[in-house]
Amino acid sequence: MQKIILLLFGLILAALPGTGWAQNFAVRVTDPFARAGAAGRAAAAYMNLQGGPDRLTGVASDAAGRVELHETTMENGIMSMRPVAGVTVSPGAATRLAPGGLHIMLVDLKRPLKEGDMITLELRFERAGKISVVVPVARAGAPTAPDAGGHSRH
Ligand SMILES: [Cu+2]
Repeated sequence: MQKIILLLFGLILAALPGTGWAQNFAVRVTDPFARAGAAGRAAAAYMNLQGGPDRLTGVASDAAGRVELHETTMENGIMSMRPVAGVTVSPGAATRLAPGGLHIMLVDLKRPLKEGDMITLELRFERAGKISVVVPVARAGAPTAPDAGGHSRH
């Protein structure tokens, strides 16, 4: 009887995810937040991505007409944003989506995003697949950042 239990235990261990190569491709999302915004306008969402190696290639949300990956750049003293095709996640260092840099752009908000609201983002990774993240909404412009207000000019 004991042998059978041990055998079963071994089989369960072997079948557990995380014990094989798949573990290397896991991505962990921490500290997500979005900024408040008016319906029809745009708002940014931020978070940290850890793990990989992997690549975030797209984001979907029912809160916005469309969702883009953006990078804030400074050219000749003028802050602007441009879409990027993907965001690389490398083991060892967290990839920060933060004010003034990479961010997720929620374009054409379907309803107003108010402080305290929760929205769901579906992140699409090349290897990890789809990861759903519940993102709390912070006040507009929080935290104080160089690109505060820049999104309203989208
Ligand atoms: Cu943007």
